[in-house]
Amino acid sequence: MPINVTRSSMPSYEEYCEEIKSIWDTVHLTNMGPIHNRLKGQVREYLGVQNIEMFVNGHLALYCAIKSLGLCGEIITTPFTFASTTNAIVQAGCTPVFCDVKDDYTIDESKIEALITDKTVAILGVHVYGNICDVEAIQKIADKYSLRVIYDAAHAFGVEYKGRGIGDYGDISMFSFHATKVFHTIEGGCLTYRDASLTDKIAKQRNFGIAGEELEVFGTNAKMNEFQAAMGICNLRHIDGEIASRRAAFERYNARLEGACGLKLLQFADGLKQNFAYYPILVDKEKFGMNRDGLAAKLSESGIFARKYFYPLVSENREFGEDMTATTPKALEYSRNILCLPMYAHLDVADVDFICDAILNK
Ligand code: T4K
Repeated sequence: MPINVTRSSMPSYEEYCEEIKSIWDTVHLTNMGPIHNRLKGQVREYLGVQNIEMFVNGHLALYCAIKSLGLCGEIITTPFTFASTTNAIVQAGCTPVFCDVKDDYTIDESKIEALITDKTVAILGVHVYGNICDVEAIQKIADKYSLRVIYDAAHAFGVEYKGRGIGDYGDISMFSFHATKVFHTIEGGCLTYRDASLTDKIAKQRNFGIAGEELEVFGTNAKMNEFQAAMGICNLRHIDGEIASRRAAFERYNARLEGACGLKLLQFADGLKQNFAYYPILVDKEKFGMNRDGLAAKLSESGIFARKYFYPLVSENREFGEDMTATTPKALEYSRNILCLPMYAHLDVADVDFICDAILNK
């Protein structure tokens, strides 16, 4: 069996069937049905957030976040992320302005102020690999310049900072519930936010811009359906066990790879309750004796399929028509040298040992 970068967690067949049974009675398949509403309440409680709306996927949730804040202008963001972050900014009619990242791969808050212009409307940070941005420093900058703060928290389900759900920071946060995530609804996502007056705006963006009998904005269709929600209800039941299993794999990796010459492991912020979403290693070609691409190819010979998240940088998207990587040298370096090792709940210690042996005996 190949060992992929991740493997979706599944409830038992019987558990899922039990959860979807009621759909044959209600015939309510989508458009904010009863299972959707039940999941919404449960996820809100789990994430420790004040307000939440569910979405068909994380990407459209992020797009709707930008639209519902009425943003039009430049958004300072990171190039070290999945394509979705930048695409959502562009699709929402805004312009991404790329800021470099720090050694923990999150946006470098010390470089944000220099990028602010009279067109800047928001800062969009990404909690990369479940490691969080400096939410306090970013909020200070946003307050000083009257900017909105959005977080792409696609990787950060269940992460807490200083005892507070990470979705409770900034104006709006987006969590992805894609099949590859710590918690999933097959495809899915949510927005969390503090200002309850955003609820109507978010709901309108999600449902074609319809408000009662009025068409108020050019909204999209981003509603979560009942089958997705039922998967979420099942998976949420097992989430603590899932994260504990991930933790065991994560700690085994640390024990085997810490101090390995030429490999840098992920450093987390202090005060963080982690979710163990990803296990990235940064490969120093000179010290390790092999570059990242060579290591990925070598591992694949043993059936281990690590992934280059995030390569290429989103700022390398050809549709920009110009090379924008020179202003973000750290992000460029990381995208060329980082490799995410397999990480999922069913990865046992023997699997981790097999992977680490393959790395260390390359
Ligand atoms: N922002 C950030 C920072 C993100 O990372 C993402 C998504 C988003 C926004 C957007 O959220 P969503 O709209 O997706 O909710 C994957 C995921 O498709 C994507 O959700 C994720 N980030 C990104 C980092 O990774 P691929 O192209 O690498 O996925 P794929 O199909 O190669 O799958 C990787 C491995 O996962 C497979 O080798 C096996 C396993 N897998 C995959 C699927 C699809 C399963 O076990 N079951 C499955 O159903 O993009």
